[in-house]
Amino acid sequence: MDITPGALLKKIDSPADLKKLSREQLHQVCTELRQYIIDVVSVHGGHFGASLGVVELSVALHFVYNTPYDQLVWDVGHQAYGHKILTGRRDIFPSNRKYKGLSGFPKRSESEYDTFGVGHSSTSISAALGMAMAAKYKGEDRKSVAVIGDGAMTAGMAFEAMNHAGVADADMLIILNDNCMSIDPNVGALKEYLTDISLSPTYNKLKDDVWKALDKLPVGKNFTKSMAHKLADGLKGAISSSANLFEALKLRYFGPIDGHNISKLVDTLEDLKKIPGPKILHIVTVKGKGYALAEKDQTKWHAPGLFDKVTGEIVKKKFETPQPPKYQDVFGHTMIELAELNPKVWGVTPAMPSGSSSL
Ligand SMILES: Cc1ncc(C[n+]2csc(CCOP(=O)(O)OP(=O)(O)O)c2C)c(N)n1
Repeated sequence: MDITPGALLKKIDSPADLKKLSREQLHQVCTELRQYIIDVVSVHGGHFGASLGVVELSVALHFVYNTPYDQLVWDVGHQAYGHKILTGRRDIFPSNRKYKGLSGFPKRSESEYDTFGVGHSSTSISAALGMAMAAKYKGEDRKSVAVIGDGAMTAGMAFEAMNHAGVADADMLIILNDNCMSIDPNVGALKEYLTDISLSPTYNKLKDDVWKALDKLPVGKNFTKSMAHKLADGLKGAISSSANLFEALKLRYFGPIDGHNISKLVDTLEDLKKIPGPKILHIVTVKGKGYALAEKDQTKWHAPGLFDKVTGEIVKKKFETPQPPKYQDVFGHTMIELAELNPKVWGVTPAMPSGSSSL
């Protein structure tokens, strides 16, 4: 089946074409990109909700940054379909996850825009930090950006990388894509913390007011830049480090902002590009954004298989011969059976109980 991308998307063969568009046209590109992902995934399969949730972010990143010179790292990579489509792979996207087709994840041998091979979760900050440090030591002005979900952010490896980033003085941006979902609903203390800071209007308003006031400080003869920096650091410390986990790790924290507001995203990324050092932007998005059923049942629509995009009915694959059960079904169900027989049996899932058939 031939799937035709929208009129603007049809003309985007690389991020250079995206950069020729006006800010107003970016809204239309987002609509067309989202539709193209729905059209292709419904008939060819693949991950679904995660890429829909970062359509605006994918467009904004390639619009603002000079990719692939600036290096973009997607954590896990199941959310990188928009990135693939915008970086020269639009017409071969229907071959996604098929024999000799595109990989379902960023893959270095596939494109110079795929800076890091993934599938493994929680590696992006570490990889982007390595890239940022290499750029620093080589005297290159390239930027590096890691996009990590709130699920992937809960892993030890992400924290190891932040522990290093906070003192490395490397120019990198971490974008925390917070949709309150891992593959199943996200759990744990960090998830509760992110909800708290997202919902704390007093803290966020105070922080925004202070940053705005600092920008307006009259730097001149009697009030030098270094004095301004000292004052900024003092105020920043007073409002943040006790209240904000990331600031306590010496990452400058921005947000949370609406990750579906393309204009706000572009403005914010333009601003952050000018701020050196390690920093984190917290964006709030909806997994499955733009496809109502996927917004409603986010676990089911993480990777739903083929479906009728109008009715949302899942198309069951037809096989000529009976198929063996899936490995994860045999393993998960056996674990549950054993646990029912013996209370000493406990299972640990890779943060995805439904995907491990253990619910
Ligand atoms: C090391 C490792 N553990 C577990 C997984 C299973 N896994 C795949 S994606 C994911 C997290 C997804 O949540 P999030 O990072 O919030 O991204 P979203 O799907 O919401 O975009 C996990 C735990 C994995 N890919 N790698």
